[in-house]
Amino acid sequence: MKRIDRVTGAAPAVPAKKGRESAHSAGQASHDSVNPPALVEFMLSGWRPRPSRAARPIAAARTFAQRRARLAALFPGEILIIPTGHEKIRNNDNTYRFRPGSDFYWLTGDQEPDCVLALVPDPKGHASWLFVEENPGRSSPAFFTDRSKGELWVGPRLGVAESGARYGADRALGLSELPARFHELFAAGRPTRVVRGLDPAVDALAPAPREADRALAAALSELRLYKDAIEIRALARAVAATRRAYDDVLRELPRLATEREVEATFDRRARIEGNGVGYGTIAASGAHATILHWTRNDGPVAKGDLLLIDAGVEGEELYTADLTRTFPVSGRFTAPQRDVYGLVLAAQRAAFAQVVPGADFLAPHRAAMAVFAGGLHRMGILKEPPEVALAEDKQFHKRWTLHNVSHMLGLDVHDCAHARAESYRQGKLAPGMVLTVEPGLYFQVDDLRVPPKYRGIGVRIEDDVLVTARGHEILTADFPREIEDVERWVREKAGRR
Ligand SMILES: [Mn+2]
Repeated sequence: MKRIDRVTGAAPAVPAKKGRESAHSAGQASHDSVNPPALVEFMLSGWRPRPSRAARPIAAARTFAQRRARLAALFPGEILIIPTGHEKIRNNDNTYRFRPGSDFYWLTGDQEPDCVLALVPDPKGHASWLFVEENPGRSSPAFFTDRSKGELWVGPRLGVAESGARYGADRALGLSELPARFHELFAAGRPTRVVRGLDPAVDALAPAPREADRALAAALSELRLYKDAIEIRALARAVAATRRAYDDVLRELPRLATEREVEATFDRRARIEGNGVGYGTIAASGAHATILHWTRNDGPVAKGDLLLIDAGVEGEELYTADLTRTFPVSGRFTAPQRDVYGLVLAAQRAAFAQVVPGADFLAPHRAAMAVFAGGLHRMGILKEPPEVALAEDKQFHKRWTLHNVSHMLGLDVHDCAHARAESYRQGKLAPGMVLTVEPGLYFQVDDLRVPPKYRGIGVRIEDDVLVTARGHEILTADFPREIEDVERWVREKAGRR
């Protein structure tokens, strides 16, 4: 059944859609009025004919095609299905802003919701079938009756033919054809793998979930471990926008009284220059900085505080920066703040030194932990000598640092999350990988094992690092990091000396 037939202007105002769309859209809502046939007739006529637009392929169409070919080559003779997912409901017919599934986007460059990519075996290997929402133009009443898809409600979609040309699909099809095409495909009994959890209708239509699905997700994550030139440029753009967002915050800091204002100032730049933030901005002042993922951001920013900001702009190409700096709001660290900051900085330097091809992914983490254990012992916080504290059966230093210092970064802030342990966490660093290096120390206000002067201090320093053939390149090298440089950055942006 074609979905446009389901949305007739004269239909009673009841939920008009079933099946794959019911979860994410109701074309009409109870506060929509019923359209009399005469109005439908009236609405369908009197529009200037549209010139057929020539759809040009996206700039990197070849790269996306190569990515599809590389994935397909790992699964000869198998059907691979990668949906992008739908807009998520916020309440009733309100949705969150759509962001495509990262795997789908990585394979196509297409940012429209609801699409499904199928890589279908053919004599040459695999053909790319791209299912997209039809754009019937003004030949169907949907253009003015469908509040979730109609172009007078949400703007036009590319449509089938244009999507096919733009994203280089071998075959472009309307979503209404998907159930029938899938039944045909699956009837032949070919092995099929699906990226699950994004599109309930696809999950239901495809053969039962199998362990094989997990291998597809892992393969995608593992291909995405290695960034190509296009991705590195996209990351660099996200980093540059993130730098401007931090500058905005510091420029306005003398007038920002609350964490909420810090968040809003950062996020404004993220939305102006990019798609938005790559993850919920952490704006943590004072003791809130000791809470790793403080995103409530409902506290005050006081003069003597350290302000920890962990935030990144996600660019138009959907790659995100992930950066943390910890600032003295006054422009000068106090002596205890400086002690802690200095130790985190030393741990980060030791970690950077381990970011070389062939090193363990965990080598930077281990180096940072060794520095922490030594430093915490010298500060009188860790009673045990470092070699004792670091032992597998102790790990006492963790009380004040908790997290690992690195994760992969790319389209997702915690990128490549489905990669197998042996190729990521237990694997080796290799050129093209981009990871964070983000040691942190967190002394809770009520931690009796910590001298009072350090209680309530939280410091994290996070940078984004590309593994190169010879070592590494810090993509965020432009961000001040050393104690004096950070102090100067705060004072200069605030117009102080
Ligand atoms: Mn991070």
